[in-house]
Amino acid sequence: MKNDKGRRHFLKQSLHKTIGVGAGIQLLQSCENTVQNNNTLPFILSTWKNEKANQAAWDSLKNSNSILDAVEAGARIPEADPNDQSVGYGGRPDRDGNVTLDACIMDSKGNYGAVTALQHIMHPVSVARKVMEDTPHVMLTGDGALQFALDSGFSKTNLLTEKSKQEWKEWLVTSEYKPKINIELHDTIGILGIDANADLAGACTTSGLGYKMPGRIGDSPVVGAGLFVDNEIGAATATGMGELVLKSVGSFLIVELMRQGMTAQEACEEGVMRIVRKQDYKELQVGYIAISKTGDIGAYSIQPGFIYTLTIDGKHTISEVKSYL
Ligand code: SD4
Repeated sequence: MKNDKGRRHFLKQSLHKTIGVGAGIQLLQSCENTVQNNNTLPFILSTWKNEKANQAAWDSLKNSNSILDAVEAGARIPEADPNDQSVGYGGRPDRDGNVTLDACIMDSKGNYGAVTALQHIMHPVSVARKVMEDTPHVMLTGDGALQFALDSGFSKTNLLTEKSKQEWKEWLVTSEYKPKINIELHDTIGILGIDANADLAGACTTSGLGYKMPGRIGDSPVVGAGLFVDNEIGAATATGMGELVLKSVGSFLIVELMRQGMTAQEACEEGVMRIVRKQDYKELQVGYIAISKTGDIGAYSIQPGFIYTLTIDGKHTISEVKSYL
């Protein structure tokens, strides 16, 4: 396989940084194992430490559901988790105290759906899928997205948990806006899947940057920025400072670089370098993960501390990613 050398190099690099935590998480034993595992389809790859999400995606796939169903099922896990303060229920609010959610989903046929600034709905990824499947549009925002969700049978929920509310009140004292790097190892989830036929799908869901300006939209729901899937080539997704990803159309860029012959790893590295060469990146984090049609994986970030979760055969491996700094 053309990409073999690059993949081995990457996996060697990532191997010594592999961290295993908790029961049921597989620790990588050897580089050769990793390379073989990497070729085994299907698999699920998500940003951050997301073994529960990956497990839900894996279970969905094993129940004969599509890879699209699988990534949606995975994304719904952090959306419903009040302890994940970057996604869905329990997410950090904007500076006015409103939790506003961004999400998107993309299938192997190139279909895409998204919601932005959606309030009061726990599962924006599922609303995004309905936008994709049940409307002539690809993106609904704010009140229109909420109306559509309610019309589609979703119910209203108060998404602001006591914990996030208290932290927001503390933030109000100074009201100083400063994005934090690698918040508690569970952040925006971007989840990519490849099934046994090498068909691809992806989803991305977030409450966006904590204490953002009302109306701010990040990269996560924007096609080509927070997520891109091209079933001929591969898929990529992003986490971190959305403005930097938007300005470089990061996920689309990575997939197009793979089309031009880069491995998934090389493409993720170049995606980060496009930011580093042009933007003031020193205090900011962006992390990318990508998979190719051939089952190659890549990941790279600006700052250390970014991790991903890879699930093969129902076993989860959490690896720290190589970074520019
Ligand atoms: C955003 N990219 O709204 C998201 C935030 C994020 O990890 O990914 N945090 O800019």
